Amino acid sequence: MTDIILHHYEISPYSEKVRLGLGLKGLAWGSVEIPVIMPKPDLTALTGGYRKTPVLQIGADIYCDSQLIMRELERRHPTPSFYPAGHGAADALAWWAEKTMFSPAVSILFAKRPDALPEGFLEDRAKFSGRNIDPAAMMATLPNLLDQLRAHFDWLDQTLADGRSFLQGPAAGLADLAAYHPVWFLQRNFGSAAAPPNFRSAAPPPNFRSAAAPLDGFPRLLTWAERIAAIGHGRRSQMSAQQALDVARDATSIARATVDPRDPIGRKPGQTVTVTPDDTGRDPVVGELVASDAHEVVIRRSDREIGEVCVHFPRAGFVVAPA
Ligand SMILES: N[C@@H](CCC(=O)N[C@@H](CS)C(=O)NCC(=O)O)C(=O)O
Repeated sequence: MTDIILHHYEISPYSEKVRLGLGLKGLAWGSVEIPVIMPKPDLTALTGGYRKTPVLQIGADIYCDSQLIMRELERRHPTPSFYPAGHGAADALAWWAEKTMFSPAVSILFAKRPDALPEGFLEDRAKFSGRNIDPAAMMATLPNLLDQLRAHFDWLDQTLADGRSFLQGPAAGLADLAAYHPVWFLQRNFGSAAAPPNFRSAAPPPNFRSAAAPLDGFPRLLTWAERIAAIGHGRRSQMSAQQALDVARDATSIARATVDPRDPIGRKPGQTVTVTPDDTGRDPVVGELVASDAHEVVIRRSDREIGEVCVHFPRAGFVVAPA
C-alpha cells in the first residue's frame, strides 16, 4: 500500500492541482473519495473539524490546504521540483491565481447549472462561505464574472507570449498547477466536449481544442492547459475511508516539538490553540501546538477512534489563536 493518501472528490479544482502535483512527481497514492457536502465524519475524525477539500494524509500526519500539501510533497519528494524557477514568486503566483480565479469560476457553475448540483449543495456552500447563494442573483452577475476572469486569463496569456512552455520557463511547476485549475474547471463543465458536471467519476482531461467565453480568446492559454493536463495524476489506487482511518490509528506522527524562535508573539509547543481558515469553512480545530514556522503550524489532537494525530496547516490564510 502507498503511504500517500489524498482525501478529495473529482470535480474539486484544488484537488486537481494536487492530483497534478502527484503526477508531476510521478508518485503512487491512495485515493479516498470524500462527500462533497457536510457531514464528512471520516474526514473530520482525521482533521478535528477542518472540512475543506483536499486533505493529504501520510500515516498519522494530516496536511490541510493544498498550499501546505504541495509544500509537504516537495519536502518529501524534491525531484522533479515544483519550483523550477525558485521559491517565492511561484508561491505568490499560486496565491494570486487561487484567490482571484477560483470563486468566479465556480460561481459560473452555480449560476448556469444549478440543476446539475447535488441535492443540498447550494445550502451547504452558503454555510461554508457565509453568504447567500442564489443562482438567479448570480446569473445577474455573470457578465462581471466573465470580465474578471478574462482580465486574469489575459495576464496568464501574456506571460506565455514569448513562447515559453510554462509560466516560469521550460518546466512546469507550482504556479502552473495553481493557475490551471480554473481553466480545467471551466473547460470540464462548459468546454466543447463537456459532459454534465460530474462530482463522482474520474474523467479524462477536458478537450482544450476550443473553448467557451472567457477562454475562447486565449489560444496560447489552451495549448498551455493541454501541456499541463498531459502531466497526469501519477499512480492512483482506490482506498476506503475506513482503510485511511486504520492507517492513522496504526501510525505515529513524524512531528517533533520545535520552538519557533521568530514567532511574532512567542507561541510555544504545549500551548492549546485553535487554527481556523480566515476565508471559508471557518471551523476551528483545537489542539496542542507542536511546531510552527513562517509557513506551517502543527497541532496534536486525539480522536476516540484513531487516537493521536498531528494536523498541519499553512500560516498564510489561517488564524492561530489561544484556545
Ligand atoms: N485554500 C484551500 C481551499 C480549498 C477549497 O476551498 N476547496 C473547496 C473545494 S475545491 C472546498 O473545500 N469546498 C467545500 C467542501 O469541499 O466541503 C486549499 O488550497 O486547499
